Amino acid sequence: MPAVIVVGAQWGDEGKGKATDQLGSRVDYVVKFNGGNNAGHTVVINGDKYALHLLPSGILSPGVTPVIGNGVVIDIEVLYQELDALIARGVDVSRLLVSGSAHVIAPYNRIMDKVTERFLGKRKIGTTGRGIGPTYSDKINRVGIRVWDLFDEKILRAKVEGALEQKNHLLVKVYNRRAITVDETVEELMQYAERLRPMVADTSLVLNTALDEGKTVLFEGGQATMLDIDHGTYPFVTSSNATAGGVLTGAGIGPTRIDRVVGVIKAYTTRVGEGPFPTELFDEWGSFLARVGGEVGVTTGRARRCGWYDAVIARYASRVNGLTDLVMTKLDVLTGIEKIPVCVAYDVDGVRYDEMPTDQSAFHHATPIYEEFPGWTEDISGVRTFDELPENAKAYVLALEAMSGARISSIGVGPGREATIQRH
Ligand code: 2SA
Ligand code: GDP
Ligand code: MG
Repeated sequence: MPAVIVVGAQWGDEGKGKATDQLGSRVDYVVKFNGGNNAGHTVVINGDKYALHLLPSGILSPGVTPVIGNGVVIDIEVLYQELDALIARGVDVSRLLVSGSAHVIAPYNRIMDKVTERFLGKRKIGTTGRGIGPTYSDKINRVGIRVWDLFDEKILRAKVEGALEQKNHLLVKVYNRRAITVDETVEELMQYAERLRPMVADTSLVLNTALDEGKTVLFEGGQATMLDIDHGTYPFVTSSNATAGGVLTGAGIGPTRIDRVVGVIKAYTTRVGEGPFPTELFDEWGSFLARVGGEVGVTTGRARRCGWYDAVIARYASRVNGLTDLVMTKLDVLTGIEKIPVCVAYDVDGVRYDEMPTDQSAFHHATPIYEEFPGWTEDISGVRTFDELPENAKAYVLALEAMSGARISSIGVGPGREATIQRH
């Protein structure tokens, strides 16, 4: 499996960190290609918990070279904090490579994220407040700061001046805040430069050369399909391409090089932040999933909204990512539910939709059409083969596979690295 992509198939937090970590022992490079420290991935190794944000989860596997690609937005202070925390726990981080073309989250981008959300009021997106949207917005507006810029103060100063012009106008005139000075920004960014310099590389060249040499490269998606800027529930999305397509531009890899595309999907659904969510539960089953699944944001500590499995979303994710496999996580969380509803289609104002509506308002109005599956009561957290699962659990997985558009090649039955059933 020379080039493999791992992406979220729902609204994030499907367990991509664990899935990547598991594949990590068999790969040479793990690459982050989108997003930034809005991501939160939890990996549990021998009972020890690691929460990663900006660093690819593969960093925890010895011998793997972690790469931050050009499509990522980097908060350098957070990068250093994360590196130092891992070093303190004995993890070798010395191989990390960072693309010089990746954009930097400047301090004013974090401020803009927060003030914009406050300004939007009830129309807010529910962002993580990490400056992600404003940094991508600067990139598209061609006033962004890239990693390379930190190594030439004159260029950095000129770019910061350009970036601040409009923002200061907004901050002072619209948001009633103080103006941010070029000096304070340049000073803060320059202090990060020296430590960063040895990590900077032409990561597209490194990765393409590695693939030429037959090495294995894993691309780890941040956020998820339904949060993708193009294919997600716009405007309630993140500001990058979290789908498989994001790998091509976010890492500088051609489509012909990709061998497998793995979508990670929970056996139910969660979402953090605002926006439509057809199978969302507001009853005791929602609280059950949140409690048993431990559904709390890894980055912001926000409670995740919970709902039943949505096969329409699974089919959509299979299609827009070209999934070859699904990794299903958290099957163990459903243990003890007598009848498990699964959304097989939507009803939109009396019309049945078997596929994702393209029109935003239709999705906002979508109500789930459910099919119910009998549950199981046996503890499945120690199960390691598909055959050992209770009959009803097997039937649930096979039914989901039949309606989700890709084979389910592995099943998670607990947070630990070992708590997995491998099928293919
Ligand atoms: P942003 O900050 O601009 O990317 O926010 C835009 C939307 O994207 C959602 N988003 C996420 N959803 C789930 N998980 C994410 N990462 C953290 C985690 C979340 C946390 O792994 O737990 O801790 O809150 C993530 N990152 C961005 C966000 O909720 C907005 O809806
Ligand atoms: P990511 O953002 O997709 O990497 O996912 P997060 O780490 O934000 O959230 C997934 C949570 O589920 C983490 O707390 C994981 O430790 C946990 N997890 C992953 N797979 C399983 C599983 O199969 N069963 C259970 N119970 N927990 C899991
Ligand atoms: Mg997460």
